[in-house]
Amino acid sequence: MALRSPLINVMAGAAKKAARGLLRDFGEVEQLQVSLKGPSDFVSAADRRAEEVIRAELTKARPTFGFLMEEQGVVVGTDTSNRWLVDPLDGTTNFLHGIPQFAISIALERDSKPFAGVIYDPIRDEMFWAEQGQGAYLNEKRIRVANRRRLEDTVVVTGIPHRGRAGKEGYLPQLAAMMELTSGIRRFGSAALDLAWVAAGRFDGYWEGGLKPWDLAAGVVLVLEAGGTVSEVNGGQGMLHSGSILATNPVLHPLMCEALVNAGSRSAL
Ligand code: 2AM
Ligand code: CA
Repeated sequence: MALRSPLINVMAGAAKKAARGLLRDFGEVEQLQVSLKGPSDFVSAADRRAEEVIRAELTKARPTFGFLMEEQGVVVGTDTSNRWLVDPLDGTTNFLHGIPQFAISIALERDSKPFAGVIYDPIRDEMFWAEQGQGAYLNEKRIRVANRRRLEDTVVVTGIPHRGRAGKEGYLPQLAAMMELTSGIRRFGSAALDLAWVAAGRFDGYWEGGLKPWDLAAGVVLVLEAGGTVSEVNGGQGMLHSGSILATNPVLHPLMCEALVNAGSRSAL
């Protein structure tokens, strides 16, 4: 049985509390889908409400920590070495369309490095969590990255740049390369869950560009603690700054990295 630290309990508790509201709101979205006005204002409000719940819970438990949040931005704490990175609703486009693939992502950054993370999928009641040096877990079970060693055996996941997103130019050659090399490519629309599913061995690898620190921080801890390797698509370690990410197991990492870089990713991501 996995023993959660007080820190993970605080993070998981905040995620679960916000998830109750999101689940209620997701039910509403399914109704609003057919209304003329559409659900987008409603979803923005749901997003903000979830963030407020998370902020309140985390502040109650650790009053000195600062925040970087998707909706409310930066809150400077008196403790300068600990900061929460919060994405209250990752997979917003899915949520808006009534597609049940979204998550709450909360990371703790310590001395500017991701230290602990929880990613909660309220639809499946799956809590992914990890803390530096303690391993990665799904609910009560230890998880590990998949151990496939040949690209031809892999199923990988990605995010496809769309209207309003940068990085479209260099993406198609990357996609073409992966189409040639892998057994299959998926696009699920939640960066946080994509990373959590790599950590759990469901996907063999994941790459995407144009992301934000709150999309990535918790998932980075999860994949590393599950025995994976994480970098930017070009192999660098500035994932949270550049928003470029490649996560897979240590054997596949150099293979995927080389294939993506050769496809022309260096200029685009
Ligand atoms: P979001 O749902 O919180 O916006 C989809 O490819 C992934 O990219 C999601 O995790 C999505 O997070 C994230 N993302 C980051 N910036 C985005 C943007 N400007 N537009 C759409 N998705 C974005
Ligand atoms: Ca997000």
